[in-house]
Amino acid sequence: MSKELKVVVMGSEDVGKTTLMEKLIENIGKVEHNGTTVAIDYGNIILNNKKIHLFGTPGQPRFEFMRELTLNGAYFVLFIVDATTGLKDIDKKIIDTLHLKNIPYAIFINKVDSCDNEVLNNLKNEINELCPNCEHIIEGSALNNNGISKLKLILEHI
Ligand SMILES: Nc1nc2c(ncn2[C@@H]2O[C@H](COP(=O)(O)OP(=O)(O)OP(=O)(O)O)[C@@H](O)[C@H]2O)c(=O)[nH]1
Ligand SMILES: [Mg+2]
Repeated sequence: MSKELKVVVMGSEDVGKTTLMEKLIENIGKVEHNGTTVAIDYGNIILNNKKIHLFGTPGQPRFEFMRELTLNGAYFVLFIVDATTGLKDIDKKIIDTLHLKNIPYAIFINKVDSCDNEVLNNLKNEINELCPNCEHIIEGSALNNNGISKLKLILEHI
C-alpha cells in the first residue's frame, strides 16, 4: 500500500452519511440508536493503491465534541448535505471549521431523488457563497447509488 489516508464523513443529522458510507464500503462498522449514529461509523476502501480509512461522524448537535475529535489528523472530508432541507446551522459550523483548519473537502448533495428544484437551487447558491473555492461538488442519491462512482473518482485522486 503506497499511502494510508484518513477521510472524515461529516454533515448534519439525517443527511445520509451512514447510507452513503454503506454504498462506498463493503464491511462498515456502525453504532446507531434508533437509526441515528451515536458514535463513529468506520470502514476502509482501497482505491488507486491507497488505503482510505473512512470515519463517519454523528450529526446530532450534542455530538459536536466527537466531530471535533474525529477531525484530528484528517486528510480530507466528505461533507454531505441534504437537498431536501438545505443547509442547517450545524452544516454552517462544519464549513467554518473546515476553512479554519484548512482541510480540503468534497461536497455531496444528497437526496436529489426527492428534492424540490427551488430548494436545490437555493442550496447550490448558498454553497457557492459559503464555499467559493470548493472544487468538488457532486449531486446524487446515496439511497439509489447515484453519484457514488463520481465520489470514488474524487477519492482516488486525493
Ligand atoms: N430519499 C432519500 N433518502 C435518503 C437518501 N440517503 C439517505 N436517505 C434516508 O435518510 C435517512 C437518514 O439516513 P442516514 O444515512 O441514517 O443519515 P445520517 O446522516 O447518517 O444520520 P445521523 O447519523 O443521525 O446523523 C434514512 O431514512 C435514509 O434512508 C437519499 O439519497 N434519498
Ligand atoms: Mg449516521
